[in-house]
Amino acid sequence: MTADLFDGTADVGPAEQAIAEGAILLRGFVRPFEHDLLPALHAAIEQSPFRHMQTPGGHQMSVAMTNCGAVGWITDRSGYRYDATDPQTGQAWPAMPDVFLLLARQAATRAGFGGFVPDACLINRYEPGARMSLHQDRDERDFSAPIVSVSLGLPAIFLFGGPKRADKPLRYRLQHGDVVVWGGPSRLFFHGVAPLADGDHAALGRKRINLTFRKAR
Ligand SMILES: O=C(O)CCC(=O)C(=O)O
Ligand SMILES: [Mn+2]
Repeated sequence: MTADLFDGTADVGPAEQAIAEGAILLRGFVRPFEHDLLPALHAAIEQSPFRHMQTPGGHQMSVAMTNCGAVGWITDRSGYRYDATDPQTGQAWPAMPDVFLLLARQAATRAGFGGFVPDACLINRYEPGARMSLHQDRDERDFSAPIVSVSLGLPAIFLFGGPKRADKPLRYRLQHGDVVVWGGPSRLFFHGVAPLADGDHAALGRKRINLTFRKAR
């Protein structure tokens, strides 16, 4: 028996797991950044609070969202797009904190995508029951840059499919501190999040927060 059977890490599997060509799950990658990351996250949320956006079809999303960076992803009755202004505050989105940039760049590099400089970070808040249906991230101008997705708080089941909506997704349990990077051949693969199970996370309480870094422009 090894020590990791007792320190809570025995059930998380390998630290790095390829999940498709160009896609990798980096377990616990956030740990060295966490001390600076959480205060920076809270400052951004204070400036541009979470809100439930409307889909173009008029449905309210179960996930609450905000952004930081030069541009932010928004959706309303007129469609999905990136905008430099937060429509709720009328101001620019909060600047991307240095620790966000550093984490995103290092994770992308680890996944084989050197030189990643995101200009947008979509911040998703899932409360119990919230979900994100299968979709592609395709509102960015340049698909040569990867997507870097950071999980914080309650664990979630991440669904990662293939190039077609009908491709049956594989399921990955993402925990606080895990990062998924997808790019290159899997940049446009369908993905989503199953309804969040209830729980109480030591650092974040009754929710999951996801940071999705993109090069939008
Ligand atoms: O919450 C997640 O893990 C995925 C979020 C996502 O796919 C998105 O914001 O486009
Ligand atoms: Mn997505």
